[in-house]
Amino acid sequence: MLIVPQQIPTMCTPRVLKMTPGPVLTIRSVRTTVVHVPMKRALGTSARRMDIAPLVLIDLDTDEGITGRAYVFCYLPGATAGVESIVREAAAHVAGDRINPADLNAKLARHFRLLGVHGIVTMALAGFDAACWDAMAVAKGVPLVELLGGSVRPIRAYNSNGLSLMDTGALADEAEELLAESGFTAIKLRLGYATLAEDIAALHAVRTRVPSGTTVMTDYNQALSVDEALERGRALDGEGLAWIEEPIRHDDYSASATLTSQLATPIQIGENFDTPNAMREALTAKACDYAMPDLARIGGVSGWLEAAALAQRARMPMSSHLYPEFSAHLLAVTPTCDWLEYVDWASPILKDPIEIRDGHAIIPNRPGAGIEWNDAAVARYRV
Ligand code: SMN
Ligand code: MG
Repeated sequence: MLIVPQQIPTMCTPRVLKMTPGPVLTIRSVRTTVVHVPMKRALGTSARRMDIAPLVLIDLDTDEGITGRAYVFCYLPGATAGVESIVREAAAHVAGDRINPADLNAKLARHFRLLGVHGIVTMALAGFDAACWDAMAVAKGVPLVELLGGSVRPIRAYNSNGLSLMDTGALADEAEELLAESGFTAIKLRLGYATLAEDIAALHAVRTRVPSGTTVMTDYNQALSVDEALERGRALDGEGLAWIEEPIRHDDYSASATLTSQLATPIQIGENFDTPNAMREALTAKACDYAMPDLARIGGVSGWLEAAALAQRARMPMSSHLYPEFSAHLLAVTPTCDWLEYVDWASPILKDPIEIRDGHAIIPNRPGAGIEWNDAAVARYRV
């Protein structure tokens, strides 16, 4: 599908990313906590079913008494130990350094070069980077979005909880419930059933139950071969979907470019862009119509800002993946801002979970990204 300029949403006005300096902060140490937070609605994708969110919580302490906070969603419970240990190693390596994300990332990239900065190493360093940015905004007494040169405003969001692979009656019930929560007008349906007929049946079950103007995204989680994706994509082309996400292997940019050019429905990828380098390759290959980086895989706040510049240059609508608390601030300074993916997985362990009002994420008007732990809940879910 060809993107024409008018398709770039206008609700987020392009702005020049302009950082203002804040007080000097010196890294002292990091505290990490692993929690398994039960999901209100299980997430059953074509790849795997999950009913807990395995999170590593990061508290970055500075000599000046400011603490920066972030968390990393680890997909598998077994991955938390690796992320935790890389975060600790990173903090020990830069203890005593001034918080300046560009310098810290360069020093850490050198330190981890031989191991390789990919996968959970990228995710852990991204969590550390996000905590550094949070600390800087907290120290300056402004919401993260303001530190980044933007301002607090509502960001349109879709409800990405639930709608797992399941029977059609339960899907339709859940779609109704998800739209009723907080005035959402958009939802994401997981696809990748054994047959195309079942994919269509799931979509129709949802469509017939929800209001006619409802925006429906779909996500295959890499379930299909290229031929299957062409066949199913053509069958879905008349269905008015907002996008088809990750129909095939996430890193086959050449095949993804074929799908992008042959299908009328926009192709969305990006949750698996491992650093902005991967996104640059995907955009060069014209592998997608839309991009949706993930805070942790793209390299934290620093990585996101690079990704936003790439999307701006390509005039490509950019959405977020998970991490609604940080993503709301970041999308507000993303020139081609499109949709925020809302999941409530971290909400139980946050003192003030991000609010959704009239289908929009409300950026909290308080210093930092707005992350403070609910200590009682953290103690309950601590592993
Ligand atoms: C997803 C998110 C998190 C874990 C597994 C799958 C999904 C999405 O691809 O985009 O929400
Ligand atoms: Mg996805």
